[in-house]
Order: sequence, then structure tokens, then C-alpha cells
Amino acid sequence: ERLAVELPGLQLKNPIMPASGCFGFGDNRYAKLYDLNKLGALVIKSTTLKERVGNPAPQIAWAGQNVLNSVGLKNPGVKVILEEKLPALRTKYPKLPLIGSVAGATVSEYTEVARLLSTSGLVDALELNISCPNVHEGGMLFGTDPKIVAVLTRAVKDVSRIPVYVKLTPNVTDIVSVAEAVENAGADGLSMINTLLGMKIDVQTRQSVLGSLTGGLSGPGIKPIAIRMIHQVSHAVSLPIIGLGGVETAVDVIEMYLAGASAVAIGTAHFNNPTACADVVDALPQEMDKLGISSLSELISQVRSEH
Ligand code: RRO
Repeated sequence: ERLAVELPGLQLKNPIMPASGCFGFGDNRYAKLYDLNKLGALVIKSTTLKERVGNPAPQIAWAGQNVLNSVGLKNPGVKVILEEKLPALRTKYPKLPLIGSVAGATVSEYTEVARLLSTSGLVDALELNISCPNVHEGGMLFGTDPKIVAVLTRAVKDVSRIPVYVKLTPNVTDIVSVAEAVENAGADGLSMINTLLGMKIDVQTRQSVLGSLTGGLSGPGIKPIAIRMIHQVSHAVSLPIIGLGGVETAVDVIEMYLAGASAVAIGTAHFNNPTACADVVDALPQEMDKLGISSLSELISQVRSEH
């Protein structure tokens, strides 16, 4: 197959997957619109050891064409995910590659969730989310300091039987140092970028539009940041990169590849187009033909800097 991609632990029929948080646990409205087997893989919502109810409402606000969220890691906890959510997904889509997403407030919480997910046999790879901008315990704090990133990545690698992709935050001045720390700690891949820390104020009420003061910005406005960071990181490390940040179209996917991605996740585009992933999968071959591209792998990191 022309769109097939092989990554550690993942045999993908195409490189397109939803971004974590956007499809819940697959038990969503998107499953009613098209067969999720059409996806390259499915990434579940980040999972913590215990249930989390999330941050105060409102958790979502538009900011121009972009979206601010302060969901706050709302999830039912790893037990419900292992006993109910993942078995239901596996039964319904036995051949769809699944990526579990791991979050926590301490190194031992991360490793416990990673151990439980990886030994369950229900997911093919883990995404280690060290970049949630909306929890003040853990979350993004783990993703900004290369030394802490290394300790956490190593601890999770030690307990995981399946490949680990570390999800990076753009809220750093030196993304390359973080990526290098992740590579040296033994990770199998990267996923980048998570949301950019932002804020919006209603001038009538003088309140923050989000229930919690700040939130993570996603959407087309952050795509140039994602492209720049993926480009920089792909030149510094040899790990495969799952690229995300503002992707809406097949052309955006090709741009991600040129920056250095080997697969692409789509998140915020679903707000305007609930079939975004399926539409991009359908459009990719024609877009490749138009641009004279025979396989996506030939594009990885092939940006030209001379003009
Ligand atoms: O749940 C969230 O608030 C959240 C998470 Br875990 C994340 O990784 N990125 C984001 O924008 N929101």
C-alpha cells in the first residue's frame, strides 16, 4: 500500500491518526460518521492512575481560528480504561493500531499507568504525555526540564514492554535539548507538539474566558511553530516523529513530512470538520500525485533551505 508506514510497534496502513484527547476512547461521535478502521491508528485520551473530573467550566473557547482548552486531564482512570474502554475498542476494531497515552503527577504514577497499559496487551505503543499545560501537579512541568524528562522517560521505558513515544511541549525555549534528553533516555519516538500555553480575556466581564485562567492553544495558528520545532528536532535526533499542531489538510500532512515527521496526528480540525482524519486519508494520494510524490518516506526532513 502506498500510504503504509512502519514505526516502532506500529504497522500503519496510512500515517493519519487523531491527536490524543480528540477521540476520547474511541466511543465517540466520530465512530458514527465513518469506519474508524480507516485511521492509521487511534490515540486515546491521556490516562491517570485515578479518575480526574477536569478543570472548572468553561474548558473550551475559540480564539480566532484557534482553540483554547483547559480540560485538565479529565479521564475515568486507568482501571476503567483497562476493564471497559480498551476491551470495547479492541472488540470493535481488532486490527486498528491503538496508542495509549500516559499522564501523572509523579514519576511513580506515570510508571504505574505505563506498566498497567503496556502489560495489558490492549495497546500497541505508549505516548508519554509530559506536556499537559492544564494541570499544575505534573503535566507540563515534567516536559520543560531535560533532566526531569530524562528521568521520567527512563523510568517509563524500564517498565514498558511496548515502544514509547514521548509527547513534547512547545512551551520551552530549547526544544532540541528536551528531544536529545528523550533520545538518550531510550525513547522509541517523539510526538510533537502539544498545545501552546495561552489565555483569553472577556473585556465586558473582565474574566478569563476559561474556567481556569490559562489554557492550551491549538489550531492552524500553531502550525508554523510545530513545523519549525519538528524541523529543528529532526536534524538533532534520529527518533521517528509523529507530527501534529494545526494540521487540517493533506497538504499540511506533506508539509509536516518535509519538516521531519513520519506520521501525522489531527486534533483541532475536528471542531470544524468531524471527518477531518478520513478526509485527509482520502485526499492524500491525489495531493501526492499533484506534487509528483511517489511515497511519503522520500519526503521526511527534505525541506530545502536554498532559494
Ligand atoms: O486535558 C488537558 O487539558 C490537555 C492535555 Br492532558 C494535553 O496534553 N494537552 C492539552 O491541550 N490539554
